[in-house]
Amino acid sequence: MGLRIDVVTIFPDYFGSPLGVSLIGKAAARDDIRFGVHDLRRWATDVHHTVDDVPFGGGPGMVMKPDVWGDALDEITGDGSGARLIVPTPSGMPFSQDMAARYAAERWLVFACGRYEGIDGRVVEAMRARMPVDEVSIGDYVLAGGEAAALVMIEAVGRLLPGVLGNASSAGDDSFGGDGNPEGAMRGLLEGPVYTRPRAWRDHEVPEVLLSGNHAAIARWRRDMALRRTAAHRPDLIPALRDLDRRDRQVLAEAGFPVNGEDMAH
Ligand code: JAH
Repeated sequence: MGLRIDVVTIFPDYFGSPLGVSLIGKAAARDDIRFGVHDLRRWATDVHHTVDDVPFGGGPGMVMKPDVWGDALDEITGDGSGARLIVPTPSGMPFSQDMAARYAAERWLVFACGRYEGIDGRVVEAMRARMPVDEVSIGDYVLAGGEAAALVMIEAVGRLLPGVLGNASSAGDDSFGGDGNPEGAMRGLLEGPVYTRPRAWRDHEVPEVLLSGNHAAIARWRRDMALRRTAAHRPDLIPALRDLDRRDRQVLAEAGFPVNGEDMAH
């Protein structure tokens, strides 16, 4: 039952606390997710448990040995059937909310966390013959290894599993509002600010409209704020927005993004 996640790493201790706390830990306690964390060095064959070697062709750093990785993934996945192998790497395809939703619908994910300059390229090549393999990047920066990226993806996937959230509906409408809520009014937009009590704090008041009880006005205000924040923080998302109304276009124009006629639905 639920999603099986295996992680292969030379730092298995890195995963202890993150996978044990919060919603991921609760999901694991309820068998919504099951984890296996494996020390790659278990499959090293020499006395020093070596997992890396010098790069063919020269250059800086070390490369992870294919034989060690091959034996580890063979033993963990068996014939590979049913598993999807995910390799965090800065040269992978960008991770997204859509991918998190697709991974949440899988039965078995195996994360191969590299270190040094990465894993010998033949490992991905060989594994692709037996199972789907995704090389995935969580952003344009270089980490010291794939572990932190794997944790990011596990958390994004974990919160989408049925029964993981206390309030199962709150996954639907937050920032990166595409997720699980494809018909939502905020699709493609970043979420604006949120507020709670007290009404006044350090001379800052909660926006009046949120106290009005006028639900249409509140929804319109939230959309205005989402449009402004998207224009300011993610201007690259603006051209993909669809079905903009007159007010949307006015808000975007005020934010410095006049939207051209083809995108005008009204
Ligand atoms: C660094 C193996 N997209 C973030 C990301 C993911 C993985 C790595 N770096 C950045 C990485 C060294 C070795 C993976």
